[in-house]
Amino acid sequence: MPFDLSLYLVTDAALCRDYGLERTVEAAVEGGVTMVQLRDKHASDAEMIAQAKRLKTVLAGSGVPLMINDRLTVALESQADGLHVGQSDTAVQEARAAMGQGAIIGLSINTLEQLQTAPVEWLDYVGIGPVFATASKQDHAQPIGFDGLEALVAACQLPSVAIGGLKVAHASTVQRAGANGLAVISAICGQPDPYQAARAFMR
Ligand code: TZP
Ligand code: MG
Repeated sequence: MPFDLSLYLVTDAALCRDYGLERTVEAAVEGGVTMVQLRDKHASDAEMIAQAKRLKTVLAGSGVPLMINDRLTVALESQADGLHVGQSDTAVQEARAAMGQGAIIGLSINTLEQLQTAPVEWLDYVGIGPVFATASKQDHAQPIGFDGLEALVAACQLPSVAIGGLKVAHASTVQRAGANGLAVISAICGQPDPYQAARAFMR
């Protein structure tokens, strides 16, 4: 499936609780979000599969892919468009073999070594970060800052999306660093108006 990393929404169930996860995704996509990743560190596989199926309905016809964080079983069962894995999750090659050629597979990158050892032949994109420290991910790796982002993007052969503490004010700097887009949780999830929050990035 073709994909566009420009504005990549990663969901958080707790932050989306008031507005609603599906409503958040729907509004954010109307506002310009180009990619959605279902991320939930607490839900069971069964709960996450059910949530993924609901999000697929929300996204139907939008052209916006639905990615699943970490859990290959959930991605397969829900027939999601792709899987995003971290360094200690399912191996990229295993994910590719299970999901097939048409799936979108992404990998999180924090260091040059991780980038240099990434199995690029099985990957579609990398997520680079965290750019800044963030409360949205527990035990996140050392923040790399914009200098780190720029260095990793320069060394990267794949499309890349920056993540970690990013807000609207950072969009032009991320673009200048050469990344294809920004991935955000709290800049959209939990915002009073996710539609306007997404639109602000697109402007
Ligand atoms: N991976 C690296 S930082 C992060 C993830 C999932 C959280 C990003 O959330 P926020 O609220 O956009 O800083
Ligand atoms: Mg992970």
